[in-house]
Amino acid sequence: MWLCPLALTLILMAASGAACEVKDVCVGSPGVPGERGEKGEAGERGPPGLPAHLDEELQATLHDFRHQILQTRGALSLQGSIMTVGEKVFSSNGQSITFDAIQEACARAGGRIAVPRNPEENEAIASFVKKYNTYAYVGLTEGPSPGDSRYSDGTPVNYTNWYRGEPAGRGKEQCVEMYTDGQWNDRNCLYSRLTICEF
Ligand SMILES: [Ca+2]
Repeated sequence: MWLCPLALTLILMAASGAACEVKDVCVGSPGVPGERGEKGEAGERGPPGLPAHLDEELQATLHDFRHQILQTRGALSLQGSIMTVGEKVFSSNGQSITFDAIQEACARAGGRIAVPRNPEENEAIASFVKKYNTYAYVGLTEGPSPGDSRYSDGTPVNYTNWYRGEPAGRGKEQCVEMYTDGQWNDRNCLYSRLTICEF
């Protein structure tokens, strides 16, 4: 009668995949991996590096970057693709679209719609208007009161170049277009006007 329980045990061991010999401790399949332990403490701070101006490798890389940027800027300027004024770079793709679409196109390109903040910038933007012989919207919109233009951050405009008699929209022309002579007119935002961005 004792053979029956032994046979049953052997069958169960074979079914569970256990490797087992008589009188030995049974060894089953490996268990599931345990949970990941806690993060160890941070190591000690390494020795200080060289100051940037003494790091020859860093300086060589920066020099290389500067050189490549100037090369690219020179080539684009030669073609009239970009105009540089101080820190700003202006450019146009020659496409005429609505004010909102210009804002989106400029944002997609990593910039924003061109805003003339002084006569030099106005002249640079006007050079694209002349080049494409198409009026452009600039990045100004009418503020809370008619004729009161604002920058996109809501601050009042501190440089203007209105055409005579403008702005005359009295609240019905909330965008600003630039004529080929660089002068401004307040205008409905839904016309197609030249895309000029600043970067
Ligand atoms: Ca007007």
